[in-house]
Amino acid sequence: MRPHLRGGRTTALAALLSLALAAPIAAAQAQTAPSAGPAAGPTQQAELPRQYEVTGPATRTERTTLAATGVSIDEVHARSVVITATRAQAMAVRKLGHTIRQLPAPPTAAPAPHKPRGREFPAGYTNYHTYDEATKEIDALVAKHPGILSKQVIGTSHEGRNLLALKLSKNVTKDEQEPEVLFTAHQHAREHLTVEMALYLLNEFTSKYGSDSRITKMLDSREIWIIPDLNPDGGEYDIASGTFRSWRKNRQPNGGSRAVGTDLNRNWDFKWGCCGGSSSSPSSETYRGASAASAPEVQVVSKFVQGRNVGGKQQITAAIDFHTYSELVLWPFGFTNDDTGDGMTKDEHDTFATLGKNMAATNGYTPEQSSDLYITDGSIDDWLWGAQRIFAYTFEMYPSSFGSGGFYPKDSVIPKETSRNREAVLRLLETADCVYRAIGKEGQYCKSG
Ligand code: 0X9
Ligand code: CA
Ligand code: ZN
Repeated sequence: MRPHLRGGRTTALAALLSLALAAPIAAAQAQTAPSAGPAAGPTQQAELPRQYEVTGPATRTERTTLAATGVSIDEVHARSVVITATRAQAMAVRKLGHTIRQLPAPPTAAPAPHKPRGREFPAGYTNYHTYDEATKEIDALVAKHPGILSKQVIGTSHEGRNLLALKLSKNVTKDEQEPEVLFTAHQHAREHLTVEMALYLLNEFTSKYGSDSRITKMLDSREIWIIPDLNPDGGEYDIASGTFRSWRKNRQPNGGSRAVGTDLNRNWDFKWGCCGGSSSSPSSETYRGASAASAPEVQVVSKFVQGRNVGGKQQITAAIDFHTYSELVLWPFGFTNDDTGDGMTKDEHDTFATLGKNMAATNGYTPEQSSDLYITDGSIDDWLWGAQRIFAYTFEMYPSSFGSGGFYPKDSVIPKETSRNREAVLRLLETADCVYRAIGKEGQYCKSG
């Protein structure tokens, strides 16, 4: 398959770069690297990773080679990418022969007035929900709509925060024979817009049940699960200093290393570490963890999903895992470049692609197989499909590029960019009783009833 490419604003990006380039890499090189030496004391701040534009990589193979240096790839263009990297990783990227330019740091906004630093998003971002704010909002919704919304604590994060699963359905306290659909968010700490996406869905479904006919029908005939925050520790850490830290992983320490965190989206127990799509190095942005599902957050959500296998049948038929950014609709597999093969028949692939394109037509995102970007192994969607046979998509939300805010768009975009996915979510829900209907093969794959 021909890869579609993320974004398309290279001109705007170039213009922005020429104006705003803070420090070329050569300048950074001259400084000592605090994370490299053993001398860093407890008072010393860990080096914050930064974003770089990398000119050179033009194929998915070159991008996978680039990712092997331990960086995360945040944006893909025809002959360039945007990465997040430490200075040491940026050096390694340059050694591959690519041209790299450091991008401006994330906003260092003043703390919001009357709020203690670290307990709140900074000015311009205060409508984003901290973990506590999200929890309060969820509790209020459950109190207001107890007939259709219930909350379960399914486990705790490494630092002990509750991991929540919200269920939305008519007769919500009963486990009825209805197709189930799962929405997950915030595997990656800095992708705060995805928590807002989950909260949008909770608000939309509860407030419009009984008045909006499509929503009413879906809550009457489906059981919808929303896990709004897979990585609360990382999310809180990202905002805790008052400067966004561009943090990606969870906050689990790694034995034998000062580097903290596992990339949750490389830690799932399907083809874990198989294929050069993750790193074995704790200092990498895409560290896969010591073993499959070694991250407590991944373990908890895996157990939850496995628990929805009732009497040998997985009840969940479809899923979306929300990320930012690049405006993409992605489907499995990520571990291989092959469109079909072991665990992916042609009909299955065609169902993924058809429904993926159908959803993308409603939000203007670009639909493609996830490995068209670069290889990933141990990702949630590969596990959900490969191990659980759930039609699982990854949505990369707003914006399309660094120039429009990257991981940190202002809170003013939240209403537009969450409601933008309403139609796609409804279409997934409406197809969830027989996903193969997307290719007109419900007669062959789904029992008529
Ligand atoms: O690399 C990732 O985990 C995702 N991109 S992000 O910028 N949000 O980190 C993309 C994952 C694509 N691969 C699969 N969905 N398998
Ligand atoms: Ca029900
Ligand atoms: Zn992500």
